[in-house]
Amino acid sequence: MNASTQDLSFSATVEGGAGGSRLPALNDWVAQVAALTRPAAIHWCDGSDAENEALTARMLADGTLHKLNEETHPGSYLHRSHPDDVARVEHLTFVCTTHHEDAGPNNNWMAPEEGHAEMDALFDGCMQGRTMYVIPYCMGPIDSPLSRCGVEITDSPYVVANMRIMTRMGAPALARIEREGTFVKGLHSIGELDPNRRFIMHFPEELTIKSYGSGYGGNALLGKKCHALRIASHQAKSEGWLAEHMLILGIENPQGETHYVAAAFPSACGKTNLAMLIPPEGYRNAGWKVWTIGDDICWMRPGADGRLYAINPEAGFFGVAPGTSRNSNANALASIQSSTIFTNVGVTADNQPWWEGLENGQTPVIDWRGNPYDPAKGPAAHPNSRFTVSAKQCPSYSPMAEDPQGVPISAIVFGGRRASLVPLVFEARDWTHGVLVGAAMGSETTAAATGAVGVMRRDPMAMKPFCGYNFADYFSHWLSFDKEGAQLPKVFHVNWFRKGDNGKFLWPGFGDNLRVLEWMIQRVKGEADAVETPIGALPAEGALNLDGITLDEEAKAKLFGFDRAAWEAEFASIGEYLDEYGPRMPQALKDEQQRIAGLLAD
Ligand code: GTP
Ligand code: SPV
Ligand code: MN
Repeated sequence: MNASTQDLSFSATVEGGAGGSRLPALNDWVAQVAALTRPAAIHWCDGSDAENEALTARMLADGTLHKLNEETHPGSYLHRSHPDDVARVEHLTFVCTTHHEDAGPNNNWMAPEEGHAEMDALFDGCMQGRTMYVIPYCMGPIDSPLSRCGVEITDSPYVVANMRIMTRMGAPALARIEREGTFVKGLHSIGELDPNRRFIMHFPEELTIKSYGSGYGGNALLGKKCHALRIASHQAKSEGWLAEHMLILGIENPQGETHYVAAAFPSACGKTNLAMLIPPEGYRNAGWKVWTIGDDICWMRPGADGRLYAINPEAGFFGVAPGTSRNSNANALASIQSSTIFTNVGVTADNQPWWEGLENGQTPVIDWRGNPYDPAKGPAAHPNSRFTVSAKQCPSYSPMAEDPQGVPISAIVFGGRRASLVPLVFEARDWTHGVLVGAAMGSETTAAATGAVGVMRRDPMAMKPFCGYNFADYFSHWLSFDKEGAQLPKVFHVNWFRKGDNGKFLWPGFGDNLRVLEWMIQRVKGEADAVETPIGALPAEGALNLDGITLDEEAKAKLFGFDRAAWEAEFASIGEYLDEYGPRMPQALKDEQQRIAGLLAD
């Protein structure tokens, strides 16, 4: 590992490309963390191939990774997490602000001193005998003014391997950090992987994250949800930008014009799938293309022309495996044929990764726990099993994703999993209404977080688990973008998950979602017809292209209809939800809710 080894006072060896930094604040913090956690060695990650190979060899030797079939899946590995550590843990995730009200009813809160004391007690001596990795990373293109850097310290080589794919990690990030002098500090240890000794704490006022006891996804890859959403949303509030749980895609029409859309759907509600959409055949033949910019996180800020410009702060995809097939998401499937880390999937007899819904004619023999597969004992792949892969491997990855200025956003889309009530698509009448549409979002819970699945809850802007401050202040921040000179995107709401009386989805979804996107873009250009209703504008009959699909009468009625009485009840519930935030809730949003409730009652 081309290490420059030197002794430190607490007797850890130092290795890795950089072996330290030119920034005293970073060196001091690393020294403090080492003094607390007492690792055997400190490794400064440079992000090189040699480093990755050495780490992979270490993980293969100790069973952290298993090599998959080199012929079918070159350079790919399987990781089995601890069976009690398979998803985000919202009840163990805290936002520690000086004032409780700043975290809001939407977050678990602890006073910062208490939070630090709790965490530092867990971290005390926790890395003895282990290597502590120092990971400098950049969220966003390395030369973008919209990007932000951080350093994650972890004792998990699996986290290093994932951060290497998910962020711009290593020497260039360290150079930017040294130049800027500021960075988000993230401290992580897998600890004992004991659910009773597990916390993910955020100190937004100190740009600090401390995470202990989980090695999984959003709990452990601190650049992702912890930095790019919880800490960044807090920074964005004071700096005039937005950090959102949104995919970003480009839709190129046959004339060669590309419109960019950002869409917020809760976890496991279709962001990766929409971001990688393959147009239906008729659209493909006509020359439509869809470009992927990002599948999970979007940072946007107003540009000089008043439009919102967005970057994807991530460099890879940490996507849900189950349901990913040639039919549902061929771009994702093509992306993960090589150099991919699979977490908690099953394997076939010839050592290929397998999950429910893969639909490639193969069968699993080993389940995600590493036991012989027995359908009586549950699925072969965990419902929240994932793939980690570089965005560059995605056939639809847009060259614009690397543009330091970001892409201009024409439409913002909100959507949840709603079996009833909510039509396929509607358009907000203006920005304030759009903010209410986002704030009122509801969705059924999924396996992406521990806890019950399928329970309807409010998940404003798909940020319930991720907003680093009080939702009332967050909605005020959203409203504040509507100012002189702003050229704001149109706002829409979609629901791919409406069910019929037989319990089946009424809308074909996936590639056919382009039909809905096309209507949106036409609306942006003032070219498509709509029917005004109190909840917003719905596609007029014939305005949304249904050529090539058949919908029965029930489907048409439910996907394009509007049930006034049921919406009246929904708006009463939205009103109660906004009231939970007390006097901090912006009056403009409450007025908007009242305005629509009034129209519904007429
Ligand atoms: P996170 O990574 O957790 O933030 O999830 P995500 O929002 O990226 O969700 P993803 O695209 O991975 O989809 C999650 C599940 O929803 C998968 O099982 C998909 O097959 C399913 N899904 C996605 N799009 C559609 C759709 O248009 N219709 C239906 N019926 N299911 C969909
Ligand atoms: C989500 O849960 O929204 C994810 C997966 O994207 S995780 O990285 O675990 O947050
Ligand atoms: Mn997500």
